[in-house]
Amino acid sequence: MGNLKLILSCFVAGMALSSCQQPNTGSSTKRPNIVFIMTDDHTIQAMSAYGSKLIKTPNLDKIASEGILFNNCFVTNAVCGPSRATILTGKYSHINGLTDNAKVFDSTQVIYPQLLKKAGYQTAMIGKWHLGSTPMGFDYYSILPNQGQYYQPEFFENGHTVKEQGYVTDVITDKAIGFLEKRDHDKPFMMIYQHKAPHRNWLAAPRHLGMFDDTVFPEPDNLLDDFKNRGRAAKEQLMNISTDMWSAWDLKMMSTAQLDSMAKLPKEKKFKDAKGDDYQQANDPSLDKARFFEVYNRMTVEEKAKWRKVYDKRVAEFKKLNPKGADLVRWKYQQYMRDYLACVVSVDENVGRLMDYLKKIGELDNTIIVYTSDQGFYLGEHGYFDKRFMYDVSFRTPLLVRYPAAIKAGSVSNAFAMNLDFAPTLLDYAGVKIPDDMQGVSLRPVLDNAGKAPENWRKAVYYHYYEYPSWHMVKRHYGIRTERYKLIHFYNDVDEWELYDLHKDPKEMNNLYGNKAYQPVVRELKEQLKKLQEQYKDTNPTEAVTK
Ligand code: SGN
Ligand code: CA
Repeated sequence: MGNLKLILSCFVAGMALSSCQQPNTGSSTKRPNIVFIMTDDHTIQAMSAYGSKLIKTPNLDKIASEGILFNNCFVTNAVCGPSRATILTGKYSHINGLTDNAKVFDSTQVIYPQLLKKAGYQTAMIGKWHLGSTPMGFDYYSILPNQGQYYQPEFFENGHTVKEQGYVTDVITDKAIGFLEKRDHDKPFMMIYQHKAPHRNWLAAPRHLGMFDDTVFPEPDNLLDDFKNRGRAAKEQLMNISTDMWSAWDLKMMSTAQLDSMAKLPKEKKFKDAKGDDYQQANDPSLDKARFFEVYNRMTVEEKAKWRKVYDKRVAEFKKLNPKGADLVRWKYQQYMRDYLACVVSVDENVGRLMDYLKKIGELDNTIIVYTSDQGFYLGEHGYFDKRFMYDVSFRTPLLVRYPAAIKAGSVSNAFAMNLDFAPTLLDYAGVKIPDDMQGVSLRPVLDNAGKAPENWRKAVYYHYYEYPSWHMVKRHYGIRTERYKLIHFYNDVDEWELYDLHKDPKEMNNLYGNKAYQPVVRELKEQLKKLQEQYKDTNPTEAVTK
């Protein structure tokens, strides 16, 4: 309790961080524990705390109502590995080197869990890691190899491969609780708890299969976007529900008869061309059935029986309706939502289970709980699935924080926050010095002040996406977003700018770049953009990062 009092006295007196720091050794005073929860591709449109029209997420909402919700948290680069590397290092992709998912994280770099470990925390990393490297700086790790599997998942656990029974979201939670049960009670803990769900290809827990079959979900009003007034990048991507969703892999349209006949094929025939995470697959739907069979076949006999009951109905419905054109897009959207949202339900349930456990052991209120995702995700907006674009739907990520010792329950913040800030924030609360080369800032002044940003808080955010050519073929781009405007430059095999007036056009349907009336705005934004690029040392943004 002593340390908590110390932290609180620092808030009250508004003293500088340096005077509140803890000794950098395993001190016996009690510091806050940290549980950092991150899901994969969970977007605010699927969280009731953010006003979702699609689903209720009562356990996540509780984190918000007992803590704070950020309306404007953005990522530096909206794809998995890069987002994770930014969070761990507090640095942009061009500095930490992990610009895209194909790269391997340089694990000689300093990451914030290491600093917490040095300062006496017991540290754990459980679930999706997706950085290609072996985790460093953790007393315990149990990670999914690469993207991981939904059913009967394998883990790489402190140097050994283990295969578990069950559904991935449940298993990750069991491991998290297992770590807490066995923890060293003399040390504060910092646990990273990261889910695979609700990542593509959206496979639900057996108990949730079919749970939304009688639900008709509201459609986003730009589901049938024709991309008028947008540039080539928005048009030429490969993430359209209409054309880029695969029949078996994404929509689970494989009948019992087809699955049975695939089961009889020799192994080489089934799996010959299915090459893990290789992006070339994105453009090769001939792999569709083989890839789908691979994940289906991980289910137990009982799970398969449950599966077939649900999805045979879907195949039959499709045959009966035989939808075409816009009706087909709408039909696919409904199936997509049924599967994606059932994965979200598993996350909500399991986060609730972990919170209940923390309460049971008396650690809930002395633990900083962060809930976020590696980026936002399209649930049919612009007709898309996936992420990557600097458009708000994927650029924005959920951020909830619960820590009653400092955060007023039910706070809502409109301050600009970034995933770049997570490491400095957590180090700050733990009383550990924030390395000078971290590019984010501590969110503590906002968190401690019920969400209100201080006067000198950032007024603009900077973004840079690199992964092209790759899955979904979203062109390289960087840009700036202020409260009112967004300016994006697409480069590499294209040289196009886009400007959006977010007050008039929050859904980003009308590119105003080139509109005479907005020339002064463009000039001003370009100047601000240049300043941000200098600040973050990204002054040659169109040059390939070689590190
Ligand atoms: C997989 C998915 C893609 C997805 C990437 C990156 N294809 O390759 O749809 O964009 O992961 O996602 S799949 O056919 O294998 O499902 S990320 O979250 O890891 O960045
Ligand atoms: Ca992701």
